[in-house]
Amino acid sequence: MDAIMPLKLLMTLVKRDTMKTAVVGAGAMGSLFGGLLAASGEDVTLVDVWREHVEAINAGGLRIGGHEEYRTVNVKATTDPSSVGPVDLIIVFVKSYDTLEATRDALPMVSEDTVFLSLQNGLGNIEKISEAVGGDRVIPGTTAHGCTLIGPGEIVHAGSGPTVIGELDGRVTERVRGIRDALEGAGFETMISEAIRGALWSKVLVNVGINPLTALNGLRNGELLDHPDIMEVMRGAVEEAIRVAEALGVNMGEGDHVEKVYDVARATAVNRSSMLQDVERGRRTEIDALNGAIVDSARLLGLDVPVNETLTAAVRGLEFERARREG
Ligand code: KPL
Repeated sequence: MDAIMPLKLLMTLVKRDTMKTAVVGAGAMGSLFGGLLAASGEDVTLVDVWREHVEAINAGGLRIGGHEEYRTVNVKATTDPSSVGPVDLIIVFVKSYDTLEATRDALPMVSEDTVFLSLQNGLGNIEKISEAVGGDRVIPGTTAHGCTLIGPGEIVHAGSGPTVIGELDGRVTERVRGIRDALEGAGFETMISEAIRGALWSKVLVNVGINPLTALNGLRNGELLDHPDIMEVMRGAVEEAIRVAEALGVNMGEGDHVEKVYDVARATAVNRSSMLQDVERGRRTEIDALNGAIVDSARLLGLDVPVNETLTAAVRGLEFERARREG
């Protein structure tokens, strides 16, 4: 064996027990996480309502593009959560408006120790999962990867970034370390945060700045930065969201949060944001859990957030018109 053992091989050799995992919501991001976890040796099943996608994955594997060449990963997929049996970990990746129902549908996979990890966009997911299964089972997280669903069984990994997970009470527990190790083993750079609420809000700032403007203008993330006027609107939306977070007592840490949003747009430059993908496919967007949630919180706090109000109204209008045209 070579003197310098590749890191991945080393991690496989020293590996702990595999974690039986279900990914609920196998869109672009769910497929990416589930696919790479399966490729690293974890026992993973993707669970999704989209039958053609599930059938394509079971027939020919999951095709992942975006690197030098396409790779095909073998991962199990099903539309029926009750066929999976009890699992250790359920990674929730459904759209924010489906969280409560999807968590309830996942109950056949829940045993005494099953933990839910949410890597979804938006505010309110943790509360909904907790409502269905109890807060003790829930680990919040965020990820800055960018991924596009091309068609059944096929995704393009269009940008990488850190994944941050953590217990709500800030403790660094065995279960959170186990999940971090599994994600790292699959190639996802993963950090444990002792202030996960702040990390969730930092990700919300990213989505509040990037998603509606890519969806409204039909731009890839990086193309937003070609337009100084659009960058100013991003700044306005993000600064308003920062004021809401501060009024709620959320600690997002030091640094220039607007610059961080621009950095994510740069790091995921070729990605079509999840909101742009939703609009292009005529699907409902997550605007209510993002800019819409900023507007709702601001109202309760007596703050003015005109940029977020405008972006929310514009995306809702776009959604409505698309749905009307498609009958
Ligand atoms: O989270 C994303 C999304 O598209 O929803 C980013 C990080 C902006 C990547 O596109």
